[in-house]
Amino acid sequence: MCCVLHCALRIMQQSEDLVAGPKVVVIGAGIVGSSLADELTARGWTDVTVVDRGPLFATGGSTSHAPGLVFQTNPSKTMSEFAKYTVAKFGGLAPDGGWAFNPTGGLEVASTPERWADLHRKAGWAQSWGIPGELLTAGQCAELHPLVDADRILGGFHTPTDGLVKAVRAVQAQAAAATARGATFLPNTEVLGVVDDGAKVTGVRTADGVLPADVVVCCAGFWGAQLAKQVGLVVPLVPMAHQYATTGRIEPLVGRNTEATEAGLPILRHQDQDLYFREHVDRIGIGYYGHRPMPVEVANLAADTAGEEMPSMLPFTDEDFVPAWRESVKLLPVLQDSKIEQGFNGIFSFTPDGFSIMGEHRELSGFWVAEAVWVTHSAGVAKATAEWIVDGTPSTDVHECDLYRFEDVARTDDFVMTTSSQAFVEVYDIVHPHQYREALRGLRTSPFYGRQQELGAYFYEGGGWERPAWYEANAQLAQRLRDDGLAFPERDEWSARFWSPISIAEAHWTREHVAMYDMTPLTRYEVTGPGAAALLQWLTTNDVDKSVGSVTYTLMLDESGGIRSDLTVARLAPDRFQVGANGPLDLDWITRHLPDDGSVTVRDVTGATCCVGVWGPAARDLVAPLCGDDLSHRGLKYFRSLRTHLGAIPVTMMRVSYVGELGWEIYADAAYGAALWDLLWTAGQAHDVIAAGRIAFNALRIEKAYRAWGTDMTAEHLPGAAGLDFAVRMAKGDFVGRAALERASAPQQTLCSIVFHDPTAVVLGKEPVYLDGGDACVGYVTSAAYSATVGRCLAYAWLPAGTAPGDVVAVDYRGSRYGATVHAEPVVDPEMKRIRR
Ligand code: FAD
Ligand code: THG
Repeated sequence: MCCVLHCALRIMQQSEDLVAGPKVVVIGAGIVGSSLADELTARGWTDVTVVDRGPLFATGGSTSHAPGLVFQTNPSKTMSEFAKYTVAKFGGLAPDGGWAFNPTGGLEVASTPERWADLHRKAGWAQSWGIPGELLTAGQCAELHPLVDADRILGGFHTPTDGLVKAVRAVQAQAAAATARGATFLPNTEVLGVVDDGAKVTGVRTADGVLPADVVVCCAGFWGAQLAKQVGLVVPLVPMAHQYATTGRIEPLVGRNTEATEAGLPILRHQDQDLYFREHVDRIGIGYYGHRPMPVEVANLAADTAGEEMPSMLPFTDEDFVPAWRESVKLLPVLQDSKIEQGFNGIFSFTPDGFSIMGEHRELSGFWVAEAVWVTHSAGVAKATAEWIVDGTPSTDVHECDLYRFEDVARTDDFVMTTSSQAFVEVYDIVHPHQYREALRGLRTSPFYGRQQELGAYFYEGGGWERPAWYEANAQLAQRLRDDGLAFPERDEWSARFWSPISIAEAHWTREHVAMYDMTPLTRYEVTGPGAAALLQWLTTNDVDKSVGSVTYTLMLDESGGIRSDLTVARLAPDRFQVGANGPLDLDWITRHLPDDGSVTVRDVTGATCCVGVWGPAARDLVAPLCGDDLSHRGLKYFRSLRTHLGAIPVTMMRVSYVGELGWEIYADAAYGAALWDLLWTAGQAHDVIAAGRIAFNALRIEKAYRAWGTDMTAEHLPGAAGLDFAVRMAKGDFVGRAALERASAPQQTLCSIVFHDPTAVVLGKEPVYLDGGDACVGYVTSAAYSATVGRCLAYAWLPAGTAPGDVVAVDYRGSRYGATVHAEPVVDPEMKRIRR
């Protein structure tokens, strides 16, 4: 009887465990950790313990003193979605003691023409990402926020759904919900280390012993990098101090707000002076980003903050705030009768690219991070993290925040410190989409670099690489073509930045003659071993198990069928493939899927090799005489590769062309690079070869309907919606994402090519799109370029399913509307005559 009871109890216990899900420990009870506990328990994973070394719930972390302004609109769709979710979720919380979210609305004012123009761009993002908002005159701004001196500003952007988060209250409410479902919150419990069995986490170590866990999520805020380092993980964030101060009582505010409401005026940003403002009942809180970057050494922090209220608060440095006060008084003249009464230098995280850091440790399964998250994005990040942990795939595309998005060079202390400091400086700056880092340049150069410099390359930076955008050496060519009647439409000042009309000449010349493109920075992996073919068949959508010499365009999907990447897979030998990829996330994904038996090895060969694309109608005339093998259309077919020689140089040639022209990607060991370039360049003189840059390259691929992963499509999109069903072979057998495709319903949106009507119209990406005169935004632009072939700007846009060629749309570019027509794809050379010959 006793035994039976015991057994029954055990079964009950087991089934309870099953219902409760794996044992989770969350490190940190700030806004991120508590939100995550709520999201996990809401998904049925109720065995959640949140530990914090501080008291609950004002733990002493960044959340404890966050003024909680939420401006949702962000250039990133993902970050805007995270913020929208935070607003929706916190707006629905009903914590003890009052509101968790106060929808004051948000107002950003412009005091310079540049900012005013940029607010138009921002209004466009809001439209694109579905955030209500409108541009207001200076007078309307002052009506909305009567403390603002209308004479100081040119106008503003108002978003009625922005507002204030009462951060600790939001923590408390989410913790209460999580606790009601079974979660536990442990105060005054510092995690001293992570315990593992060599492959996966088994718990965390505290002064009281080990807390066992199957899953550990590090939500330790700016302390998170230190903790992660203990398990060999680089979390590239820098703790930075940022000034926040509160004034004395402001007479005109007295009686406007109560202690309960705290604020009624919109939260306010004056980005031209790096300032933001909110009300605290009858006082004004002022945040300032204009001071020098103040990185914080975590090792000294305990000593530095000993006399302060919290371990994330440093003493206020008055001298840094002087310009902030001066400019605040100018914008809000009522402040002149007041002064700063309180202030502190609060600490929170900055990252090299301004995005959060999310994901699971690749070598230590079960160890996750959710770091460098603003209150603004906290609930959205927590939801995506919970989905990722529980379901395997987040429902929002998170590639911009992925822990493994960084190239090796971007994970060094020097890089992280320099770029994160720059991110602090630029936090309120007007940042052009084609503006590139100036510090730490020249880290990765292709073997053609010297030649490119001689040709006057204008370099930009990507993945640490120096990449030519265009070549000044082609200026004369551009002039000649202009004289011959080729159109070079004038650009507005904004779109002309980091751009040159020379790129039009380079694109035109590629279609008419021949050009050399440096493809070295194209990420490539060598996948080898007896299991290589099977692994690539499993990971990608197309049939790649073809003959040696085959090259296949294929997709990698996640389990939900979303596009994780698009690749070219070249079979160089039965057990050796070269994969042309999009960046570090591809290596991460492939590595995570390597079979345990050691039958496959993957290696990044990008830096050890180089690649030059030789493309254009004269490409064969240029290259064939250098090669002993037959490079005719039959000899080396489209999408085939060949190991051969050009002159004395061993090369691998692939008949692939992202620009959509006859020609090859020519690969060699990096050591041969300079000689390879010289050989082609010298032979090319008889064919009027030019070197062409990335702007021309981008324009040509858009003409050809070739998508760029990360911009045109992401994990949010299924292949069909992105027009890529041709790369999916359902019949080949099972592969990652196949089951999801089988049950997928028809997509709501589809990627379309559009052609602008006005030859001078230019867009740069992320602009909202309206259908035929309508006022409702129906989609957004992804990438765009001026097409020398068509004489118009072309763009991709996500538009409602059913949008068809011939449909007319309008695109808002910084406040001006431009008409465009949906075009059948590809816009240029649909018969593939240029490539297959
Ligand atoms: P935290 O709140 O710091 O939580 C991390 C927790 O982990 C802490 O409670 C800490 O005690 C605990 N912890 C750390 N290490 C351990 C360990 N080893 N063991 C156990 N526990 C540990 N964001 C906005 O969106 N809007 C704003 O207006 C805004 N204003 C800001 C103003 C200032 C002055 C500052 C400094 C920040 C501001 N932020 C704002 C940013 C925002 O405050 C933070 O990004 C956010 O609070 C971070 O939340 P978190 O949960 O990740 O970190
Ligand atoms: N070259 C190589 N690998 C790459 C790229 C590249 N990998 C990443 C990225 N670029 C992949 N993107 C593309 C997109 C389109 C094509 C090639 C790479 C392409 N598409 C043909 C088309 O759509 O008509 C494919 C036709 C087919 O499948 O036969 O060429 O630039 N090495």
